[in-house]
Amino acid sequence: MDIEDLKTRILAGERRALARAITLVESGRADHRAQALSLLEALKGHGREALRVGLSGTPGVGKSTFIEAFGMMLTAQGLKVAVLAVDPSSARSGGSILGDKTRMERLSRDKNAFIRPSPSQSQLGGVARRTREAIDLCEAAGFDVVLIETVGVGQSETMVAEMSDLFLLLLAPAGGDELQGVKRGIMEMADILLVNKADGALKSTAVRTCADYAGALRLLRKRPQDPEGFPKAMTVSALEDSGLLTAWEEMQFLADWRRETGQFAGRRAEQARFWFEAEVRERLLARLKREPVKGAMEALARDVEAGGLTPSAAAEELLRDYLQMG
Ligand SMILES: Nc1nc2c(ncn2[C@@H]2O[C@H](COP(=O)(O)OP(=O)(O)OP(=O)(O)O)[C@@H](O)[C@H]2O)c(=O)[nH]1
Ligand SMILES: [Mg+2]
Repeated sequence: MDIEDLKTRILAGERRALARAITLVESGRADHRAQALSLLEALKGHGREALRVGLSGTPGVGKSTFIEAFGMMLTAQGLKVAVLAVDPSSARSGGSILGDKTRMERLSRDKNAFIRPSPSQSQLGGVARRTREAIDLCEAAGFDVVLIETVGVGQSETMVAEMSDLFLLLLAPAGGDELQGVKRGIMEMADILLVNKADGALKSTAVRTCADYAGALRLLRKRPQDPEGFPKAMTVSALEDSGLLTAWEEMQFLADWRRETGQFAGRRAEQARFWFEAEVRERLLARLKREPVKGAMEALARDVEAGGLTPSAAAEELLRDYLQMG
């Protein structure tokens, strides 16, 4: 593959080149990995700074509907929008890819939009790396907004929050008891809570739910990355296209404030450090699970069990002889 040519075409905003580059970063082959790294290195510092918006919400809350409506609104303003999905379950079902193709039909035909479904990779670590690198590629290709969608299950939310400038949590209208269902940790990550489906018969419930969440947000500890009034809760209807413009205005206000105060750049710097450390940890752990380290570790473990070696001496031997450490 001609990396120099791919670079030129990505910088020119060619969508097919972008798609090919994302396929390259997703590949598990060692030669592809080397090419992907040199491409990312070559693109570094080029392109623009997109606004990276993370979006999470439980299945059925309306993420796909929201992204389609929100994305269409942005492209109508002349903005280029990329949508990446982090779906830890896609390895199992593959269902969400199919669903999103039909649900984001209009957006996927828009020439200012680029939609990339989650790859079927089961390892969350692999998904994280691929998504981070895909974000960089989208920035190089000149996208203004990169939406990173994840379904609200466990770790994937934290992961998406760690690669976003703004994090949105999409919620359903619900009775008072169900508010408890949103984990405190997830509330604390969110910059804006969007109570969706504020239309028709659900509207009044949505307004009440929104007030409840606003109350809950006021109880959270004040964060340095927030201006007065944030994080905030709002109602939207993705189906009826209402509240989306207001939500976008709030996002821009928040992003501008963070840019002016240095919070924006500071957060990106912290995230870069976070992912560097995470990748080192993960790759070290991966080596433990591969031969010859795996077998040596098992043999040493049996020695330790039998009382032949102390745990410390065995660890020392493994690190020195098999990992060239210490
Ligand atoms: N009334 C109403 N229904 C909505 C709204 N947004 C989405 N829906 C409906 O909710 C259902 C689920 O919407 P999706 O957009 O597929 O939800 P999702 O969060 O992407 O779901 P998964 O991909 O399964 O995680 C669909 O039947 C939508 O038509 C809304 O604003 N109002
Ligand atoms: Mg969906």
